[in-house]
Amino acid sequence: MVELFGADYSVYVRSARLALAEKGVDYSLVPVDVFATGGPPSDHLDRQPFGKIPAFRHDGFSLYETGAILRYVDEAFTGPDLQPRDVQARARMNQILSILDAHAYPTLVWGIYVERVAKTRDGLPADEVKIASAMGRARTIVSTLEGLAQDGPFLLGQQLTLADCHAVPMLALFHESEEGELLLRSAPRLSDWLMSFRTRDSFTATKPTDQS
Ligand SMILES: N[C@@H](CCC(=O)N[C@@H](CS)C(=O)NCC(=O)O)C(=O)O
Repeated sequence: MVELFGADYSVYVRSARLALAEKGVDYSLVPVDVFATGGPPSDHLDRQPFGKIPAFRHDGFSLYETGAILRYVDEAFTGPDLQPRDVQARARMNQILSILDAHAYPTLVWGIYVERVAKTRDGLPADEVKIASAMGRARTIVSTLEGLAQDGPFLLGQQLTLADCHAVPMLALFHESEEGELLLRSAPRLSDWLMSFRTRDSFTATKPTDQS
């Protein structure tokens, strides 16, 4: 019995869902609204004391932090390996996961996507100063990931890895902004990878309901 606690709009929840889908693991997505008035529900704080999503449970074993969940999903279940056996390729995968957490999420999602796409959709003005200051870091992130990406179809070459599962939700949102669309044009490996991953069943099956 596998349960993932969170909301389908969350990029981190989608990373975990992509790994579960690619691994072929059945799970329930248990809805949690961390942005509820009054803060995250108290039972969720018991599962995730920082009030973030996702949280995860498998046969009574509870876990949070998406990087840990992704590795657990790969190692605890049968299905295709989502981590390279080769030690250098695995290190490269872990490096990409760290870049995504430390740099891509705050910059591409909060600095640009939320300002340009989500706020506009909600009828709110974008913070142009915030976007302009994120753009310099976004250029570094895109050129770095482009430099680390191998010839496809996946980020690390022939094997789909946790790096793909974690990168796709962030890069797909970034690509929805005009800034992201333009910047990704200068990164042919990343663009081809993103376009190709978007055709996978796991991508379609994990689409946020507000994007279907
Ligand atoms: N370090 C956490 C980060 C997860 C995270 O930031 N999730 C976002 C949604 S994509 C969240 O819960 N945001 C709620 C908040 O910041 O209040 C992880 O890896 O699981």
